[in-house]
Amino acid sequence: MKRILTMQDLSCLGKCSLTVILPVLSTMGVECAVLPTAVLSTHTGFPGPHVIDLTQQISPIIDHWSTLNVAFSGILTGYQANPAQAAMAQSLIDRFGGEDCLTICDPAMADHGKLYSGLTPEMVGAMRTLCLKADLCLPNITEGALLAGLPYRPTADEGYCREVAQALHGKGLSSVLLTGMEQSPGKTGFFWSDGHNTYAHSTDKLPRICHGTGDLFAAVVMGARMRGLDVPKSGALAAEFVKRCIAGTGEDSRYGVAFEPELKWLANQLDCHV
Ligand code: PXL
Repeated sequence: MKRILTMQDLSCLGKCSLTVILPVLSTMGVECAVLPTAVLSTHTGFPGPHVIDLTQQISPIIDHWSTLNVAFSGILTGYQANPAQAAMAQSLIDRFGGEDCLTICDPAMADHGKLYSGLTPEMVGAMRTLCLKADLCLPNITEGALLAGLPYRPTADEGYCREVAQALHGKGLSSVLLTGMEQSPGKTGFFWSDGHNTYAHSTDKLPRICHGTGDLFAAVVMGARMRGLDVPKSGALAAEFVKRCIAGTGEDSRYGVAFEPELKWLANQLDCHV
């Protein structure tokens, strides 16, 4: 069984980040070690979360692991509470990344044209530097525009996604999968480019916006890559899974996406026995 490491927060209420990634990766037959960056009473979509910032604990944890001769087949970074944590994620990749380790960076910092509550504009540069270290980055279209330094467009057709991806390659990012593409009205999908090959995926858009879908998408992509799928197939699996989960989510989407009923479907796609 492959073992990966993920570095992101633990939001106690409102499914996202670690509370989504761990069950998804277990279902996909991938072991997941965690480096928690902060504990929040809720994710930042709820007003006034209590935040226990673990920035000072990250280096001692990495230092301890460094004495243990441990190795990871993948590293997935997600939400970082501040630019210092994004810098520490780089150190983590320097220490445990490498040829046999697939590094995926989800620059989870913004959506719908603006940064998440509590994050400062310095986060953009810090995330860009972190993304330079990744084999694959998974920005949504807001994050892609911020990282590329391009104006955000609420409707991102394939041409715009191509433009954003090119600008990101120009900034040194190697492989970029942009989520939230709207190839035509009523559709949603993603655009992937590694600078040589591109792939566009489109499916019917459900008229719902749910919290934590990016984290779900990233978890499935990492799991699928660990199970041997290529990037387009991993993205397509993630897109289908997220769509099924959104379809089954109730009215109050602050609690996150109802992914639990769909885990069995996900396992079946991979022929896992859970
Ligand atoms: O889903 C991304 C995410 C992760 N972690 C925290 C968040 C968010 C999005 O708002 O607030 C703490």
